[in-house]
Formats: sequence, C-alpha cells, structure tokens
Amino acid sequence: MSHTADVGAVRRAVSGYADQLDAGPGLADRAGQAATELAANLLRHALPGGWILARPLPPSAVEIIAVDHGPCAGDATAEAGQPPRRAGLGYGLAAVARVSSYFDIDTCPGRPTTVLAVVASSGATRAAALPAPRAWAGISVGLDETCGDGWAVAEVSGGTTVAVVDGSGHGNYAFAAAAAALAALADDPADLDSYLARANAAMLGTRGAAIAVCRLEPGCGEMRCLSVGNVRGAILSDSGPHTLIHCRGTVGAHVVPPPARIACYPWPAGAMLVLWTDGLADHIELTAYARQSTHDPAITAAALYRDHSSDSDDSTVVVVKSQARP
Ligand SMILES: [Mn+2]
Repeated sequence: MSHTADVGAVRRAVSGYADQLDAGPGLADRAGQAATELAANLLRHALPGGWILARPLPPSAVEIIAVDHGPCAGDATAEAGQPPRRAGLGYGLAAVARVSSYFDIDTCPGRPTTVLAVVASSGATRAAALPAPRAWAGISVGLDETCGDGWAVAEVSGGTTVAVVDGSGHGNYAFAAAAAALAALADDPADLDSYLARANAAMLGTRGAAIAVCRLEPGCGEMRCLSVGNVRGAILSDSGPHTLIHCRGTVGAHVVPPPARIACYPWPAGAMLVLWTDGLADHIELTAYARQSTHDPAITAAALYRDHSSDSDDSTVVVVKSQARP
C-alpha cells in the first residue's frame, strides 16, 4: 500500500473474494467497504510498506488484515468506542468494526498497528458466523501468484491438527507438491502415525515438500509433532519459548520416506504454537509476541509476517492459541 490507486485495487480484490463465495447479496459491498477503509487508513497514517492481507473464509465470510510498520495507531476510534469520524475516503475504523462480524485491533502509540476484520454474509450474526475468540489463524503470501506453501487446520476426533507445508521451489510445481501433502492429510487428519507414509506415497512424482504437522489433544496437555525439512516451529508458554525439532529430508522425494519420528511437547493452558516456512527468518524471538496473547491469532500471525518475512521466498505463518486459561 503506497498509492491512492492501491485502495481501489484492494477493494476490487476483496470484493472479488466475496463474489467467489456466492454468499448472497451485500457481502461484496460490505467487505469492499471494510477493505477501502483499512487501505485508506494505511495511506493516511502508516509509513510506506503496510499491507492488506485478505482471503475468503468459506462458506460465507472474508478475512481482511491491515498491518503496518507504524509509527502510530492511526484511527483507533473503534477500539475506544468513540463515534466514527469522517476522514479521508471514509468513516474510519469504527465503520470497519460495524460491518464486521469479528473485529480486533492491536495498537498503541509509537508502535505498529494490526487490524483484523472478518466480514460475514448479512444473514450471519456474530455468534453464528465465527465464535470468538478464534483459536487459530494463518497467513500465506506467495512470491508468485501461485504460492508454493500451504497450511491447514482440522478440528476432528476431539482434537486439532495443524499443518504447514513448503513445496520445494516456487510456483505451480511447488503448489502441486504442497497440495498433495494437504490432500493426504485431509484423508485422515487425526492419524499422525500413518501420515508420513501416506503423504510420501501421495507426493511421489511431485517436487516434494517440507512438512510440519502437529496434533493437539485438549485435556492431556501435550502436543505431538512430525516435522520433516525446514518448516520451523515453536511453542511459547509461561515457561518460555520451546523450539520444535525437525528432521532432515524432503517428503515425496524418494519411494522410501525420510526417517522421522513424532516428538511430544508440553501444551499447557495459555500456550501459543507457531509454525512458519523459510520465507520468514529461521529464528524468531517469540517472547516479543507474548503481549498479544489476548488478541486473535491472525493479529499475531500478521505481526510475525511483518517483522520476519524476507520477501525472498513464499512466506507462511500459522498461529494456534490454547483456549484454556492458565
Ligand atoms: Mn520456502
């Protein structure tokens, strides 16, 4: 976001996501309005280099995230509960909050600001559209139009499975490898033990991929993780950051899967899991993000992308927050 013309491009792109969903009348207009306000806000208040990140949330919502480098909060009237003020191209963040079924902002003077707006089809109430707070969110930004990374979260069999995949290289062939890995996961997302063999078989003939898959079982306070290749991961909890180990290799590169084992980690109440691909820095100091613990995970994912993406590779970051209170 650096020119006025970008505001129109963002509005058209976001309205297009809404149209793809076939979610009934009004969604494209309201999502476009929210995107316009957020984009105009970036132009008014942020240093150059802010982003609007958006994606459709099937079946009936669009997620829009505005993230900047600061220097200040811009228009925080929505958070303060103040009436909207007319400024620039629109009515400010309060108007974005009003058309959203779910809204979150992380801002304080002198620091970067991150805003999340989920706009759902007009028939959906806040509660019906998306229960708040959400437990997980992810951001995936490709170097090319086709991103070679992929991610998925599945809430099945009483637990949550989280996967981040980095297809080797970039573009369509990397996407094909990542898609095969996620399709194999979708066949049986709760079964981590058989996943490596299933994915490797499904991915033969592709370029292969680095994969990290975690299985969170509520109640037992533990997380199991299978990680092959250079997808990074860490858990942040009251006891500090805990880096996930990953085995060398590429899934799908050879008939025999790379040697890898499933590792177990503590998953205490209040913990946060972060998985990221190598478009972001290898080592990330997660304790700097602990203050965001009360915010939606998309706010944290966007901040991690802003602070650590190198723009030299596809970048994906997924954040899961334990919904149990410590
Ligand atoms: Mn990569």
